[in-house]
Amino acid sequence: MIRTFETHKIRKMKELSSYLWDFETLSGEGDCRQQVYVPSCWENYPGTAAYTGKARYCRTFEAEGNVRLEFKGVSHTACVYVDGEKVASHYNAYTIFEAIVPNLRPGKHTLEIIADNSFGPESALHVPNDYQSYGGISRAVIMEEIEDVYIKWIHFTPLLKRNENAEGKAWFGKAEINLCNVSNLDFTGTIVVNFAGHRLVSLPVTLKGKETKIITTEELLCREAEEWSPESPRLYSIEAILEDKDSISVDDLIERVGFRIIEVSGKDILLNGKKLLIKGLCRHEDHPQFGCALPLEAMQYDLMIAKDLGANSIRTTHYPNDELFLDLCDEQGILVWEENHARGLSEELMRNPYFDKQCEDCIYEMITAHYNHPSIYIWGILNECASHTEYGKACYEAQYEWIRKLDASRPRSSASCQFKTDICFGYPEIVSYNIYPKWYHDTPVKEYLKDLYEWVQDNTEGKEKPFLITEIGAGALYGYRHPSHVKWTEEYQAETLKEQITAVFEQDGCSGIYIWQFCDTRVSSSWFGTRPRTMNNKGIVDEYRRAKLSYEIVKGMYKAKGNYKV
Ligand code: ADA
Repeated sequence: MIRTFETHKIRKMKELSSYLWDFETLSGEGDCRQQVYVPSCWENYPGTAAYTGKARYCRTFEAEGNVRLEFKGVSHTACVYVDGEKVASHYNAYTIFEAIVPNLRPGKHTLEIIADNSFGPESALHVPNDYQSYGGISRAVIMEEIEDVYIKWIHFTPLLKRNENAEGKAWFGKAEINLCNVSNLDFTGTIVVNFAGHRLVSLPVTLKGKETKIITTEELLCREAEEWSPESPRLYSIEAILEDKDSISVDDLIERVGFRIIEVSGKDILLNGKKLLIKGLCRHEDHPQFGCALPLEAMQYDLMIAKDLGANSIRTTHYPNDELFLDLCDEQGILVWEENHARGLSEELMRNPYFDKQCEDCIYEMITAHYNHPSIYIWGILNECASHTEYGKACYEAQYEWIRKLDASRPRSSASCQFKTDICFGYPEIVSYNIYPKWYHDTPVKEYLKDLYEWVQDNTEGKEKPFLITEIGAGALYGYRHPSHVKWTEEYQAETLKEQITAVFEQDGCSGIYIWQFCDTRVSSSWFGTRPRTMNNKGIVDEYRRAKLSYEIVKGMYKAKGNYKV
């Protein structure tokens, strides 16, 4: 499955994933050749569990004319060839990229993808880290046959206008539609925008050869629209149809949108005017059987656990997630903090000459692909990077500005670990901290949090802004219980999370919490060999989603709270 809803009625589309591909390793001693299912990670194939390097995936497809290939995720660097000709390359496992192959002859063609999960000087974001950089075609691959001009994306911004009618408010929407002309010929036609099955607007369009153009509509009244919320996650289809000069439909794109407004007011985050209380979980895309290529049913199972725990938000630590997961969050009313790809990069690592461009590309690709998801209420950047140095501050400033240019409708933040030294709180709308009292330091939680919060209020530009705890937790080895309740026991984790959650919920000015972490996850063996099992063991469930003692503690505390501050 590509999305949980139909994205085209006119454009011809075929999924090339959800099928067998030829696979072979290209580095190291003995090669490994086998047929594998895609999407997948080679760490899950027999013989390549610890393989790092390049590998080749290959399959054939039937097509003719202009072909558009879309790759939802290749981990972590990809080179793509069609019939032996290079047609695309891409860095970063977690964002979508495309290849346009014009004027293919009719018949069978060969698609090869060389994926590389090795670390090196040209990889500033995929580095040895406290999560695994898997290898493989980890998300879906689509093949489409397009005409000369196609609709690349639609961005729909919901707008709430008050005193517009008897109810005192009405929903409007503004659509931006990106059109691309892949031919050298000029194009004249019309773009038609339908909402909830009826025509909203039609606009004339002209494109020169090879031109890309964004068409922006007026603010359009969406009469039937009702708000999207965690309690009532209503979704609507927005459809763009491109007609040529003879009014023949030549392309289309269907997106799904939700009507909700996110605002910051004083120290509160408002969803449709109500003060949010975030009861969140930090979640890696990680599974012992699938690596980072979780199938839809595994994603849904994780969401079922999150909802059973009483969570109302997922933080996509530390990279953009598969849009299928975001579709599920849209449909089930789970709020999402989505962030660009970065974890714990020092100033030295931020000075990598590839860092700025790789971050900028990741932010652009993340927001371009995920703009319409109503579940995403905030964009995050640079988890625990060097926000305490002048060099780091310049990077934070540039990336916050880049987000603002791409999406002015959502607040921004960054999870900091720079205790009383962070100098970047002037840029984001929301201040966020990762803290581990009672784990990395045996400090009473309530006092530690109060001290930090008051330092932010008294000494930084983060005062009077909403404040979130974006990580807090403790480790526990599944099945390890001991009457001493020492660290790594399930008892210790349960007691510590109880104290941590209590302190966060009681902290004035705090808008909520993200527990680190949802489940135990694999880490780079070269990064933190001291992590038991080479895993991050702070999950509330283990990697097989088996509940630890803390599960019922978290559930009781999260379920006792609603989605909003009282
Ligand atoms: C940091 C980091 C997480 C994880 C956590 C931990 O807060 O953001 O990715 O590494 O520490 O488990 O120590």
